[in-house]
Amino acid sequence: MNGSMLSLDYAETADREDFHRAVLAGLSARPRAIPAKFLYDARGSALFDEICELPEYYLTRTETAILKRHAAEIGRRAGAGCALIEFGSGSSVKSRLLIEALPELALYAPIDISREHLDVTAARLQRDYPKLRVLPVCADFMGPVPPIESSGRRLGFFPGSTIGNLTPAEATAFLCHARQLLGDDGALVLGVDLRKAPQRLHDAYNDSAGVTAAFTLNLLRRMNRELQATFDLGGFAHEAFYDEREGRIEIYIRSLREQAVWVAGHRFEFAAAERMHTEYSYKYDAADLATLAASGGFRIAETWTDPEQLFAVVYLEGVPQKEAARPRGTLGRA
Ligand code: AVI
Repeated sequence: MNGSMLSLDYAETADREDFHRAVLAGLSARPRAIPAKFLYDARGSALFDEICELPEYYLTRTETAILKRHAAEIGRRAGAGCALIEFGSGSSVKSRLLIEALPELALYAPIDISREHLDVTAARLQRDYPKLRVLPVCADFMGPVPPIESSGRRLGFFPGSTIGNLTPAEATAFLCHARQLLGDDGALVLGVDLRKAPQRLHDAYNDSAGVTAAFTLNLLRRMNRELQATFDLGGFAHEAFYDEREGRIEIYIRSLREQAVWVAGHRFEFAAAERMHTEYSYKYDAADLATLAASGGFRIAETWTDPEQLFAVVYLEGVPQKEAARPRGTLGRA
């Protein structure tokens, strides 16, 4: 880490306690479920980076191609001297495209829950862009984020269709929170996976190399390591399928036999074929997107897609509060 780089931390201790609490609550609930954010420990983050390179996982390369094609336009829309705030930055590969396209960028603040990942990426970025002010923020972007000091307009960046891992209510809550953080004149560049042929989606979450399965099952390893759990990794399997009616991929860890497991001193019984939910990955169409944007106080200023219409990058602008509050159909000045 660059000695002069400041960082803001809201997650380091909270994360472990949070994990403990969430796992015990999730294993006691019916149906069983563990929040997807806990998939991203150091190994989980590295496995996710591997997923992004898989031939079946079209999302990353498609979004990157869209961003490459339209980065200059994003830079023009955002204007000079803005601050770029990335939600859930991961390895920040895509943010480089914006960093290079945004004129006189005042600040880059990546927000990520994984301390290790954040430090490595922030240090690399600082090395590659020595004049840029980089402010890594270790926090869960769905919760309170420490105050970020910056001048100029704020441009949020939420790539990768991570919004798809949120339920519709959570996605709305995220957008409202982002709208507040970005301010009245703020904008948000959002990457969203689109609805498409079910087989294509199925393959993207059931890759032939088994990396997605390793990513899902890593949650068991994490519980074994951090919560003194006794999961037998061979006794559980990854399960992912597309629910067309709901427009979402659903991911579970399935018990392959009847078995009992200890977690942090508590005993949990699993029936044969019992499932533990780990992730949703919602897929959107144009109508869903417009509704979603409006629910968070934004409007869609621009949508860019690839030629196959697999993925969309949308440029959202905050709707002025007065306008958002004005009853529908009211004309004239507020
Ligand atoms: C991070 N997120 C957008 C990925 C997705 O496609 O929903 C997570 C993922 N899970 C399994 N494969 C990818």
